Amino acid sequence: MKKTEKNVMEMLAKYAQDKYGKELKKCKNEEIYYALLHMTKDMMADKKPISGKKKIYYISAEFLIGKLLSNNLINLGIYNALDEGLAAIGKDLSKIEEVEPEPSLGNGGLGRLAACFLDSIASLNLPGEGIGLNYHFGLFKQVFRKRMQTAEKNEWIEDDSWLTKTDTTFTVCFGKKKVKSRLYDIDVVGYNTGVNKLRLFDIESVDESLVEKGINFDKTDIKKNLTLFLYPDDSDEAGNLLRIYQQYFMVSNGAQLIIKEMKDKGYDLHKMNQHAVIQINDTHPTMVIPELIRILTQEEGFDMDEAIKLVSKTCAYTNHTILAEALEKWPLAYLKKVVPQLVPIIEELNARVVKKYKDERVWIIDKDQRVHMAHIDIHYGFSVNGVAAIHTDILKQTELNHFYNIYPKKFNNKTNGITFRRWLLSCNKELAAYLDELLGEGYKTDAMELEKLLAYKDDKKVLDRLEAIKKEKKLQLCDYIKKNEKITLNPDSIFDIQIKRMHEYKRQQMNALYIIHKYLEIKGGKLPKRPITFIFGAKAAPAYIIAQDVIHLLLVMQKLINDDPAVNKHMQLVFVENYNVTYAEKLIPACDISEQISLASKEASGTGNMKFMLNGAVTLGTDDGANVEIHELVGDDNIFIFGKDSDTVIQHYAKADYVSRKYYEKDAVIREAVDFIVGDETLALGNKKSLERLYNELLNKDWFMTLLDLKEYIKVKDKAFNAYEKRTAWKKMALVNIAKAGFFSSDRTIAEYNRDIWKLK
Ligand code: 26V
Repeated sequence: MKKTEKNVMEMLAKYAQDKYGKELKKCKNEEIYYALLHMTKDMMADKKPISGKKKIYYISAEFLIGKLLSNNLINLGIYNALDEGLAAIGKDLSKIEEVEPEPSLGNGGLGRLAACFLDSIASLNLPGEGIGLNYHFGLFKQVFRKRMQTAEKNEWIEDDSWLTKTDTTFTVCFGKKKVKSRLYDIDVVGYNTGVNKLRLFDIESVDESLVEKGINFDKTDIKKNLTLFLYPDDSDEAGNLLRIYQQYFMVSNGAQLIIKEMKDKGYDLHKMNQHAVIQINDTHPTMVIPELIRILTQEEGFDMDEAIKLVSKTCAYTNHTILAEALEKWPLAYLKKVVPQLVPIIEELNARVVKKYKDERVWIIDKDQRVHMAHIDIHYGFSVNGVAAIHTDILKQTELNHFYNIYPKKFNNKTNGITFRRWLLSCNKELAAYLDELLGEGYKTDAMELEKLLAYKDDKKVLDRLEAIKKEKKLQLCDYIKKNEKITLNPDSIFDIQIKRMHEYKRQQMNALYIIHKYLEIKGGKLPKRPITFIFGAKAAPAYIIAQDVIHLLLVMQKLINDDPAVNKHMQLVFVENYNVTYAEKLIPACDISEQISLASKEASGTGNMKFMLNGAVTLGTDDGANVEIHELVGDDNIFIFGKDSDTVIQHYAKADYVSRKYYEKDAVIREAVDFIVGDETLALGNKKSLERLYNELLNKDWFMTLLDLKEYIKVKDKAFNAYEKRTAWKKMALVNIAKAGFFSSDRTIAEYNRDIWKLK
């Protein structure tokens, strides 16, 4: 036994003894998990806090951190020692990790990005904190009933958890209503560095018993429900008001915390921007701008001009979407109800804009008395960034062009990234170990070193080994799916995976139409060269009906295909239940083909695309978001690109000349696939209303232009499946994708944020 191994195992044994009065060997996995949790928390508490003259506060309504044990052990440098030590006494660390409940404190990409960023900020040894909310229930738990999605509450907080209750409390006022907040911290340990914190605010009067059936609850009683749920359904006024309550609660606590830290450290508040920079993650935390101005003017004696200038020099804004429906515009009347104290400040900010600019499109308050949150950020922040090159260009040239003309220097791009600690070292230990052997460990801190792998492009031994690792991950996934979904998959088939939030712009429905097409081909005797397994994972917002219909169609197809012995030899379909970060960690390493098929111009970046590439999958996608940069890096030969480009799509919207029915009428293959949605086979298994609604939507509206790209999608996807048969060439493609993934390390992204925006050191 090596020294560290002996030490950590001795330490763990002591924790187990103290807590359970038993030898480690005699402990159950669950007991070992809690012993490890305590030991890890103590080790992190003993580490040096990362410090410096200036700190980044990353404010976000979502931090989709996922399970923390494995990552914390890796970053502390003790994973391998524990893994081996536990194995020596007959315990399996990966099984122990399963005991941890997943904190699903985010919807998707935006929240997961925030979590990757925290890891990279700490790993680059930069002082930084996440500021957010301690939701008692994370994103709903998805349960399929009658091949439909239903939603249940998703608990994650236990008596023993990563949260540490602090003594910090603040008072937050909603007009005359007051609530007392309490701060909880989660330590964020960097990779072989020190510790930062994720600060999650809560109220003590939350009442979990408020939850009724599913995820329904009384939305009016904010003292009981404020931090109960992540993004509750906002389809009605009470839901919207609750969201404003949550947002203000988050930013008011954040602002108070930042000002308190300034004072505690003896800094001059007038120089706040030299010690703090606030990154506003989408518009959800926008109210931090008027809130800071309110505190500075009303409680700290600043005059309005100085307060506005100072706050503007401290705040920076990231835009994560161009979808109009996702850009927040709160009715002024709602703000008056929830945060009347901010309304005069917002009106003042607007008045200054109105005075300067005649163009109503840049005003904060529009003629319908709605407050455009992004406009506050752009006028009163010093930086505006998009999250991939094409996305930032579209913001500059189209969506935010009128702002770009006013403030060209504020606009900048920061292409997203992912933390390789989680998305390679933790989720694909087999691949990481092999890369260590081949390349040394330098790539773990300088991800660009992965390019060294290119030297092995023609090395049969290396290619075969990469293939063997892929096979091993596929077998592991088959076991996991067997256990969780009760479906047996064929590990020798091609694994084609689309996992992400369910949304029409991401076009899971286009993938469904391909699957119908393939099913019909097989029924007609045209068999694929090798069996194909189509895998989906996605949650749909509870109020998003068409997205629920797409899930339903896919679950109907799953039943139809998997139960048909003539078909299931050649294709299988599994839509995994309750897709989350934990599931992603199993699916991504096992993937052959990564589906990134959004309508060009609509996916701001995507980050799943990067995770797949890093794990040796080949992308089948449109030139959208970060796919464009993946395409540039790997070249035409190592990716499958299809579909109309973003300019063409933007033109279709401008001219309003896309008519889906024309594509349907013109093409028999499209017609056959679309008609199948309401054919006898599907209606026998599915819900008529839901399937007809989806059919009508595709024929009469199809706002995200599914039929525009369907024919080319079928062609290029078939090409990809055929290419898989040229095994050596395919393995080379996988190798090139891994080798070129270094650019997408969130360490690079954070270094750029720091260089251009935060300027910490
Ligand atoms: C929000 C909403 C809210 C209600 C109506 C429909 C809707 C649709 C989309 C959104 C997206 C919110 C912002 C977001 O999550 N953006 C994602 O951010 C990721 C990290 O930058 C990026 O990779 C994804 O492309 C982008 O969609």
